[in-house]
Amino acid sequence: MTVSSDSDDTGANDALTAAGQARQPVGIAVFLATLTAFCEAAAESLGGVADEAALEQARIEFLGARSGRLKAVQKNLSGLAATDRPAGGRHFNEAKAAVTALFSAAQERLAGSGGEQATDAIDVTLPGDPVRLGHIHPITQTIRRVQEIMARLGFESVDGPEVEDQWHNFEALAIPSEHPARDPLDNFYLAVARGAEPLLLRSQTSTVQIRVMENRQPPLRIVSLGRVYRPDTADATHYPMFHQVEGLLIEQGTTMAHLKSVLRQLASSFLGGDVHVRFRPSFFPFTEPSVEFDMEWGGRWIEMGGAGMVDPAVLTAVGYDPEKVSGFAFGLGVERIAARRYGVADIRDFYRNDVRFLRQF
Ligand code: FA5
Repeated sequence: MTVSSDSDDTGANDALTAAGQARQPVGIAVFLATLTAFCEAAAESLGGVADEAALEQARIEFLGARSGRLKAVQKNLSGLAATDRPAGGRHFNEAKAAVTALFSAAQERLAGSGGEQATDAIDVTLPGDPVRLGHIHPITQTIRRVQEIMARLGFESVDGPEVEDQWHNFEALAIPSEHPARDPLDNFYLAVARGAEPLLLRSQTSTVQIRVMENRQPPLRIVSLGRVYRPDTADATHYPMFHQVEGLLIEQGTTMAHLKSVLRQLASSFLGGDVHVRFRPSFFPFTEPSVEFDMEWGGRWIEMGGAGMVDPAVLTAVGYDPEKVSGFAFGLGVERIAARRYGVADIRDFYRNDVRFLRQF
């Protein structure tokens, strides 16, 4: 940007001769005071401009050829007494040169900061900024690995909704309304309802067993991995939002031996090496008999999840004939098996979003 529009300004002495007779007389003191005020205002304004638009605004205000303040001061020259005009003209030219210099300095200052960026942007010889590549979160990696292993065993991956109704989260799983598992303190009920019944964030992926069986006929082999929610206090092994793997197999002649075999293959493939599985008697309303299963790996037993033969009441609820079909189901915590595999002592680390931790996987 330049002040080209002002570069052909009429010189002070020219202005005197051109407009002298038409003007009211102005005292030299008043003229010089006006000139000083003009210079101070211009210095303040040009010193503070932060961008090209503000600089142009200041140029028009102070140096503009048509109605800039310099032009207005110049017009006063012609009102000076003839004896004062040479001095007035000299001061005027000095002021004009000073403000023009201030303008050039501001122009250079702005061009300097923008210029560097422009150079950076087009210097193709400079090495580029390295792009930090992210990767898949360890929990998602675990989910995909489990899906892969189960697919090899013939289990199809299916999904279910995270906002559930009472039927799929409880009733169809033989958890009646008086059951403590339905306590509002143990679930995230939502402040919305379908009909009269409150909905909730599902507390287990066993809901997906029901949704699949309601819509399909045996034989079935499905696995579902997804988020579940419980108002558990977060600690090294608990989190209020976590993931479960749900497995369901409905086929004629299924036994607990098949269940143990599938769990052992899953554990061996996921953890690597020889993994032992043991069952401990337990209770779940939707399996009979029910077990907790532990896995032994690296000399330690760890509790992995719950399992059992699908309860006849559940088969009836979804419209199957329990005399004709049977099957097993199991559920385990994804964070727990991921922690085991990767040697993570505290499952909260998976959700702290600390890239120094996540980068390791
Ligand atoms: C169940 O949720 C049953 N639905 C499992 C099941 C499926 C049984 C099919 C029978 C047939 P349980 O509440 O024990 O069971 O939870 C299963 C696993 O989820 C636990 O063993 C544990 O690994 C994990 N888990 C439970 N609560 C949390 C939590 N707050 N944070 C992280 N993992 C958890």
